[in-house]
Amino acid sequence: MPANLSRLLATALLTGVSLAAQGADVSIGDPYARAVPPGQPNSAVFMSLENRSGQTQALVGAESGVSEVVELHTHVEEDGMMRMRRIEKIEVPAGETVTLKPGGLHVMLIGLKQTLEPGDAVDLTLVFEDGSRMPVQAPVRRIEMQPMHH
Ligand SMILES: [Cu+2]
Repeated sequence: MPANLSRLLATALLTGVSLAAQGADVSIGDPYARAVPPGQPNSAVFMSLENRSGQTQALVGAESGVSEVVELHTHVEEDGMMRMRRIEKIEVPAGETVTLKPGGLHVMLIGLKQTLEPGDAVDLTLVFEDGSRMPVQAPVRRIEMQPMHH
């Protein structure tokens, strides 16, 4: 390989590394997934997102092999009922922590391809607005929840 080409390649790799490092500006705390009984098609993943950078960061999506679809959701009250709504992104202001938790913001797993029981773990890749991606492993826990309405 010509020297200038390999230098170009090295630059590209380094750029990729610095992009990924930006994602490290957000640190993930206590990720966990909700255990669901067999036959239940959906579940959710929760965690805290701490923004250690000087600018707003935003989670814009997540990917996982455990379900057909992965979406970002929140809960809104509508006619006295809590309903889930899909949202485009979860913003985390500079220096602040946003917590995804039951009854609030969550990463929704729709169309589970497997059962999720305590002792299992959900592998998830978080995608941020700046293009960075962060792998997260969320242990499955049993969580008492109110019935959800979409
Ligand atoms: Cu949801």
